[in-house]
This record gives sequence, structure tokens and C-alpha cells, in this order.
Amino acid sequence: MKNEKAFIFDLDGVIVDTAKYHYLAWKNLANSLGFDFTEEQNEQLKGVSRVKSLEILLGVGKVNLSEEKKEALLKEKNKKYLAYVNTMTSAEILPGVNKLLQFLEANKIKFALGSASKNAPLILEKVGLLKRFYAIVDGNDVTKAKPDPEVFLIGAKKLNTAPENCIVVEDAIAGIQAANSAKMTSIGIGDKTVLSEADYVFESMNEITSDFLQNLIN
Ligand code: B16
Ligand code: MG
Repeated sequence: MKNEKAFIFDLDGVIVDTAKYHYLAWKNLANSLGFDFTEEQNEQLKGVSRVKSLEILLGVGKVNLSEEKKEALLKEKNKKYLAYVNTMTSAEILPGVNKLLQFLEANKIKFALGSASKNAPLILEKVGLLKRFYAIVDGNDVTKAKPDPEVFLIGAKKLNTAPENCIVVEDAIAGIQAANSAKMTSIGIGDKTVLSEADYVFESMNEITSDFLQNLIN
């Protein structure tokens, strides 16, 4: 039904904290190329595609490489990253996520994933959440990265509802901008000053109350 409310969740930074694994894999790559990569520099990679992340990393190290070499490094980084992902369990689901998903299920509100990660289905499977999502939109489905609204607009289509009825939960500024330009309601998870463009901001998923959700879906 086109007028039904629905939720679209980002993955990294909202459902699980995979940023720490991305960081370890990127740092390893930087070190192998002869430079260091700090956690602060890693902030620039959050919500950004794998290819764009490598460009940023190489910019930090002021390294120029052939397209062939870049391809090989992307494969290497993903291999390292997947070794961490394969150790993930439901214990890594961020606080407040289960409660929120249970609320949505109890109220028959559909929810989808809208992530830049090409590994999103595997990660959801590892933490035991894959089957609960009505639809998955990931890095394999999109041609334009956030802040382009494409990922969320495909999500709305898969949820069979109008973009105006979708509520996006995101931790990255680019994701909030993508939701806003799709004319969706945006909920930021993180720092209020950083995510000031969001319609609502919570420090963590744990702070989202049932009353707030009830008002949003009514
Ligand atoms: P992959 P999200 C994003 O996930 C991560 O925040 C970002 O750091 C990563 O580079 C991107 O996925 C691509 O991930 O290498 O697994 O395809 O926040 O959009 O869920
Ligand atoms: Mg994210």
C-alpha cells in the first residue's frame, strides 16, 4: 500500500559497528604501502563506498597507483575485512536495535536496509537479522553513492510505499542528506552538531522511545 509508513536503516553505525573492522583493514593496507592511517582519518570513510574510500586513503598517503594495482588493493582490503566479518555474532548488534525492530514488527511496519556496503547481506546474516528485513538495498544495487538519494528511493520502491512515508535511520551526514533529498523523514544517530541536517537526532538507537516511534507512525 502506497501510503504505509516504513523504515529504512543504514547498516554500519546504525545496526552494527563494522567501522572498526573497516579501519583495521584499511590501516593494514596503508601500513603495507608505507604510511600510517589514524582513527581520526578513518572518520572520512564512514558511509563512503569502497572505491571512494581507497581514493581517500591514497590521498592521505600521497600515493599514486595504476588502476590495476588499485583493483588488487580493493580485493586485498575486502579479504582482510571479511576475515573480521566472519567472526561476527548477534552480540555485535548495537544497543536499542532489537527493541526498535520488535516495536516495528509488533506494529506491522515494514523495514528495509539501505547501505553502501556490498557485504551487507553477509553481515546481516552473521548477526542473525537478515530474514527480518523486508528488503535489502546494498552497494551492489546502486550506481550513485550517498548523498545521492538513489539507495533510499530503491528502498521505498521495494517497500512499495511513497518516499514521503519512509523514515531513514542513518549515522553519516551523506546519508542524512540522501534521505532529505528523497523527501523522507531523517533520524540521525550520533552527534547533534554533526548531524544537524537530520529531522531528529539521537546519540544512540537506545534513546529512541516507543512514544517517539508511536508519534512518528501515526
Ligand atoms: P563494503 P553503510 C558503508 O556502510 C561503510 O560505512 C563504509 O565505511 C564502507 O566503505 C561502505 O559501507 C562500503 O562497504 O566495502 O563492505 O562494500 O554505513 O552505508 O552501511
Ligand atoms: Mg553508516
